Amino acid sequence: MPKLDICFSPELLHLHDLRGKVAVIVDILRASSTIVTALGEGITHVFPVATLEECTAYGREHGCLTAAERDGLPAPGFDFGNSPFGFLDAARPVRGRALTISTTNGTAALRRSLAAEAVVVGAFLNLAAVAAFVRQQQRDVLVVCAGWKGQFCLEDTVFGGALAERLASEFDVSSSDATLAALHLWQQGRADLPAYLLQSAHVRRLNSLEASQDFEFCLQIDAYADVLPVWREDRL
Ligand code: 3SL
Repeated sequence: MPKLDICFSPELLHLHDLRGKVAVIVDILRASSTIVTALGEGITHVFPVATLEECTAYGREHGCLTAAERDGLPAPGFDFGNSPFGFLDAARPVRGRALTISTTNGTAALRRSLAAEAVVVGAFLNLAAVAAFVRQQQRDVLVVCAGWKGQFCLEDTVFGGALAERLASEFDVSSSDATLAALHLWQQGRADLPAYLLQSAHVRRLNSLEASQDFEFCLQIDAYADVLPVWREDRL
C-alpha cells in the first residue's frame, strides 16, 4: 500500500527522498489557493517562480500576467499580489492569459520539490481533484507544507489531514507520526475550519494586512473541485 507522509516545512525537505513520489505542494494561505483560483477563473497556465527577478523576466519573456507577494503584501511593480480575489475581479478579466507568480513561501516550496515524480498544487479549493490524482498515481505521496519562512503553519498541516482522511482506505496514513498528527488536527478543526484556524499565526497576519476576506475564501472545500495544477516541464 503506498504511503502518505507530510513534510511540515520546506526546511525539513532534506529528510525526505522525493524521487518516485507525488509531491502535493500546499500553501493554503494563500499561494496554492490563489493558483487554483487563477486557473479556475481561466488562466491558461502558471509559471511559479522563486524570485521577484524571475517573475519580472518570465512576464517579459512570455508576455504573461505577473503576480508577486512578499511578507503578505503585493510586491510593487506586478499586475497582482497574492489574493485569490485578484482573479475574481470582473473589471480585470484574466481568461485566456498566462500568469507567472512568486510568493514568499509557496512558490519557493514548489521549486524545491521538483525532484518528485509528479508535482501538484493542493488547496481546500481543489481537494477532490488532488485526491483523485493521487489515487490514480498509486505512488507514495509527500504533502509539502509551505509554512511561513521555515516555520510550521497550522492551516497547511490541517489540509494534509483532510487529504489523508480522503485517501485512508487506499494509502498507509498511519505509519508516519506527521500524518497522524495532521489527521488529528483536521478532525479537531473540520466542523468549523474558520473558527479553528482563527488563532493561527497567518490568519492573524492576514487580518492585520486587511486581507481577512481571503482567509474564509481559501477554506472553502472543493469550490474548484476539478482544477488540478500539475507541473509539466516549466509550468502548471
Ligand atoms: O508565502 C506565501 O507563499 C504566501 O502565500 C503568503 S501570503 O498569504 O501571501 O501572505
